[in-house]
Amino acid sequence: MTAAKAANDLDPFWMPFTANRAFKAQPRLFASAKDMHYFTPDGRAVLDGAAGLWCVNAGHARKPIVEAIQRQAEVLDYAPTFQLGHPLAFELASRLGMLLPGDLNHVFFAGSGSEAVDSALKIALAYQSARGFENRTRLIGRQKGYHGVGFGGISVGGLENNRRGFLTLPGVDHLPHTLNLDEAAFTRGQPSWGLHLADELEVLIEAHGAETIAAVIVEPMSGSAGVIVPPLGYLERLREITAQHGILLIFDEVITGFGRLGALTAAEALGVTPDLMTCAKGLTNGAVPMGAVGVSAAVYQAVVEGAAGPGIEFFHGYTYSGHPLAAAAGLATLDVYENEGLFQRAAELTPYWQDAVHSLKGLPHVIDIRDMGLVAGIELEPRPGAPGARATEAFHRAFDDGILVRVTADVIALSPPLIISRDQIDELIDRLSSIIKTIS
Ligand code: PXG
Repeated sequence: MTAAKAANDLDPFWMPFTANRAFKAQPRLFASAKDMHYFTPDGRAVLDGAAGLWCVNAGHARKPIVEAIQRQAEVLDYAPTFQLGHPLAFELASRLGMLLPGDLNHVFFAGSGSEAVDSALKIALAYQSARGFENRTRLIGRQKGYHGVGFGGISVGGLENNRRGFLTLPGVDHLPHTLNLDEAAFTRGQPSWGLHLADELEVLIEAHGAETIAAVIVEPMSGSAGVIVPPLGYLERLREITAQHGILLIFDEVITGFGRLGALTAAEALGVTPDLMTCAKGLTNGAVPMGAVGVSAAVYQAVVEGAAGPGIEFFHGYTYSGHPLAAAAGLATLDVYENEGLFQRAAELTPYWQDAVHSLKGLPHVIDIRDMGLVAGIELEPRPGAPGARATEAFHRAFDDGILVRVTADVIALSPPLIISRDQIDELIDRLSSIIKTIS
C-alpha cells in the first residue's frame, strides 16, 4: 500500500461517537502507548489525562498484562462458554466474587459495558420472575445516565442524543439527575445539596406501584454526562428505598469500578452495596474488551438454583462471555492493581488531585469544577448558540499541546491512569490551565 493511499484510507472506518467528516479532514492518531503516555505516528508524546476512555487504570502496555495476553493467545485462543468451559473464566469469576463487596459473589461475563448493562437488566427481570413477580418489569434509570448503547441501555439511560430517533423499551421511567450549578458549583467531592432528589424514587413508586418495578439502575458517579458526583447520603437513600420495596438496585460501575474512586468499586468507596453491579473498562485495563455483572447470592440463588427444570436457567449470553484472552488480561490486571496498591494510591492522591483541579477556578469561562476520586469535570460556559464548541476547541488544543482529555458538551473530563505522579498531575493541570486561558 502506498503512503498516499494510506493517508487517504480513513474513509471506510465509520467511527463511533465521532464527527466523522471533521475527523477525517483533520485526523488525530495514536501509534503506540506506554505507562502514562500515548505517542502519535510522528513520535509526539501525549500525556493521558483520560485513561484512554476511562479504562486504562493501570497505565498503558503494562508488561504483566501484555505477557498474560500473549501467553493465553498461544495456549488457548478461544473456547466457548456455552455448555463448555475453560479454567481462566472460572478463576476470574472466583477472584472477582471474592473481591466484590457484600454478597456479590457470582459473575456473568459479557463483551463490553453495554452488554453488561443489558445482561444486568435481564437478570433483574429474571430474578423478579423467578420469585413469582412477573409483573415487576418496570425499569428505572436516571436523567443524564449513560448505560451504554444497547436498546436496554439507551432506554434506562438519560442522554437525549443517544435515545432520539431510536425505539426504546416501554415501561421505563427516570429519576431526576442531581446536577445543580446554582446550589453546588465548585463543590469539592460530594455536594451536601441534593439528597432530597433520592426521594423522587418514592414519587415514582407511588405513581407506578412498587409491585410493577423490577430495578433501579444508576451510575454511582455519572461519567459520560460530564462528571456528576452523588450528593451526600443520596445513594444510601436509594438503597434504603429499593430494599424497602423489593426493588433491585443496580450500580453501573463501568467507569467507577477498579480504583477510579480510591477503592475497587464506588460501592466500597461509599459504603453502599447494590444487588447487581456492572463493570467493564478497568476490569481488563482496557487491553481486551470485557464486561461483567457482579450478582448477589440471593439473585443467583433465585434464578439458577431455584430454576424449575434441569435445563438452561437463563437464556442469555455472548460468544465472547468469559473470553480466554479477556480472562487472562483480567487476572493479570487484578495482579497489577494488587501488587502496586493502585486503589490505595488513588485514594492517597485524591486530596492532591482535588487541590490541583480546583486551582482552575477563576479561569475564563469556568463555571463549575467537580471532582471525586481521580476524576474531575471542568465545566465551561457554552458559547452562545454553539453548545459544546468551546470544550471541543479545548480538546483539540489539548491534543496538539500533548495532553489527552475527554469532552462531553462543555465539560472537560479528566480521569488519568491511577499510576499518575504528582508531577504529572501538575503538568496536566498547568497545560490545561494555559489552554483554557487562551480559548475565546
Ligand atoms: N455504562 C457506563 C456507566 C459507561 O460509562 C457503558 C456503560 C458502556 O460501556 P461500553 O464498553 O459498551 O462502551 C459506559 C461507557 C465518555 C465515554 O467519554 C464513556 C463511556 C464510553 C465512551 C465514552 O464519557 N462509557
